[in-house]
Amino acid sequence: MMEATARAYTNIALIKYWGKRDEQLFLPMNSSLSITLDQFYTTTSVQFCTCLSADIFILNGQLASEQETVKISRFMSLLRDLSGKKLYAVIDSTNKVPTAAGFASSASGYAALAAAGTKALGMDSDDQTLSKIARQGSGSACRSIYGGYVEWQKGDKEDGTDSYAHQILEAQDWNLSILSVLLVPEPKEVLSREGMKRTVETSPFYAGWLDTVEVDLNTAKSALQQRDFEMLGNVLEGNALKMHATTLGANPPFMYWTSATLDVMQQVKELRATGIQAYFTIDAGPNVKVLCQPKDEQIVQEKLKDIPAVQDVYLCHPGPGITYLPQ
Ligand code: 2P0
Repeated sequence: MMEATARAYTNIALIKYWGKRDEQLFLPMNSSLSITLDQFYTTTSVQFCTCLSADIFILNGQLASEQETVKISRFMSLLRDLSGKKLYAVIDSTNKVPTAAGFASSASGYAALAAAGTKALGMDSDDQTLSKIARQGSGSACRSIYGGYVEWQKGDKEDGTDSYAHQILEAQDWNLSILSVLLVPEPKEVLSREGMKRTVETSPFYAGWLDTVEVDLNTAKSALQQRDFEMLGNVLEGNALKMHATTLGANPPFMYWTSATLDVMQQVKELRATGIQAYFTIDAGPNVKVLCQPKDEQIVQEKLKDIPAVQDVYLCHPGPGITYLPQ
């Protein structure tokens, strides 16, 4: 049978991927750094069959929309090209994330699909190859192939062969706490793909981003090697703020924060003023992730839950890379 099932976990960027130099190949303008999380993941089964004349995509137990199926099928065609096998598949994908939380992730989705799809086709790909394949579904997916602390090196080549992720530290090398703060859901204004494109093309602040992101990355990597949490926290928070600053200079301008986002940022600063080391990061949406050390995770979680605009707070730790499940 040409079938396989794989699981991939979401990741949170400490140094952000923000901007593409090639939209077709998903080549980034800058390198990035992330932690793979242990709580949120996607499990995907892929079953190829000569009986099919098109891909069928089932998402969370329901037939996906045509728009979602077209996106997935485009990625499946990459696998067909790479394997030389012109076969269609049933793709059955389930996200394990809090219901309607806006935490569903293209990173875990495309990482799991790359792993299950290549295995079902008998391609026997190593992690580096998988990372390059997953990248072409969604950039951040190339990091979710690996567990723990992961760098996506942007590469320099035009064909993308040197743009892939690798592990910097294993999950057990440094246990940190990542609190995923769920705010009252509001529709997303600008999708990240559109947001980064608009920023690269129009924001005068984007040059400042590019000027400093590599220094931030090197600082974060030193902090990881030294297990220096304060150094890591300062650079990750500053890097997130800089990413969001570029959106304010775009034309038309946009911002991902809501007043609830600011409430969480304020609480994190207040915690720091009381001597508890906690730092925030924010992706292309209003939700906030707060990093702290395990000894402080309980008090930080309680303080965050006390904020009126906060619906829930999920505690995560560094998690594993791709895993394959029995059929
Ligand atoms: C990141 N983000 O490094 C950054 C920070 C959002 C902000 O990766 O267009 O879904 O599919 O490559 O990977 C979200 O962007 O974008 C993202 P595509 P992706 O995590």
